[in-house]
Amino acid sequence: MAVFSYKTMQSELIPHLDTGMHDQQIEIELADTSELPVGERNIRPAHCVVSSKFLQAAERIHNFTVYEDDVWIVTFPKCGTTWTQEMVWLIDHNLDYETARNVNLLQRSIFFELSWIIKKYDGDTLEQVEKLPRPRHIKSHLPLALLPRQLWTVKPRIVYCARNPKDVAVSYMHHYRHLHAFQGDNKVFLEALLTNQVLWCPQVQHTLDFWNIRHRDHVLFLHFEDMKKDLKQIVKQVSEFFKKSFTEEQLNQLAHHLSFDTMKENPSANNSLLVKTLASVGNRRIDFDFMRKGKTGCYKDELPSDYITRLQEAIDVQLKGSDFKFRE
Ligand code: PPS
Repeated sequence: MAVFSYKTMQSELIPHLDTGMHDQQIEIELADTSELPVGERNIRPAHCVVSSKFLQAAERIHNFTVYEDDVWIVTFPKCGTTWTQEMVWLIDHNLDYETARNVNLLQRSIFFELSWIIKKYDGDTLEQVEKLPRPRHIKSHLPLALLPRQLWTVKPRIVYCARNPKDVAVSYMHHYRHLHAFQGDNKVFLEALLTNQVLWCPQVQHTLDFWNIRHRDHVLFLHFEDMKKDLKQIVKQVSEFFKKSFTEEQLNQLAHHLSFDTMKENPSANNSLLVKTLASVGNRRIDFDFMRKGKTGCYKDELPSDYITRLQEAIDVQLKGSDFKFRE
């Protein structure tokens, strides 16, 4: 554990967050950050809230073998990961809709650290990634400092997607209640999120670490809100990043395939299989549509106004000195 330092999290909120889906929560950080990419600003890389089970895999992840043709989709939870995964997989596989239909996104694009967060997960997601045919597509919510160090020497493509923390708060709140079996009051969850006590927190630093290295050739930085505003334009931008050239008709078809209404009805990409898997892991019934609303600005209807103010203040403090802005 020499390369990491960690502490067990303790607060009055922590027992409420313990739903049995994960082990005791810890905050972990990389101790020696000298191998991390130097970005525009010399900032302290984000730590991460994980389940203590993660300690068994942290070093293996740090030393994980990376290939040049890997594709890493990295996000904070609920920022449009699944959306980005489906877009990127199709672009990198020359719009192979047939395989995309027949093989579930969960198997095409593996959730890297999942088995080391979820207590009763039967299997090893790192091994699943090792067994993927190349080019491997890998989803992770880990912050920059906890990802494999070879990412910065081998330099595979990394696609990062950011989303406004106020909408993330709404989306994550529903996710935690349904998929993590959280039974507490919404206020408890929101307070825990605001004070960075929920899995994979903190979000703002997570995003700033990738914003800081966005100019690197192998890194592409996207915003959920831009995808909502002009999906075709983002599809074009991602295609260029993958050095692919598609006709207008192909771009239109892909934008249609990725639209919320189409993806919601697509069992191969709407994460209904993830919901089923978590239901079976937790041995309970889950009645939840992962493709919930897919909108921007949900926070205006779903978050208490005093919470919006406090969250905005917290975001502003953390963004001080940076030219990064979350989109609305
Ligand atoms: S996870 O669990 O972290 O992987 O979740 P993630 O995929 O990052 O985020 C889920 C939210 O993304 C929305 N989503 C979409 N919005 C618009 N269009 C498309 N195609 C799309 N696909 C997924 C999904 O509805 C979740 O947001 P909310 O606000 O909860 O609806």
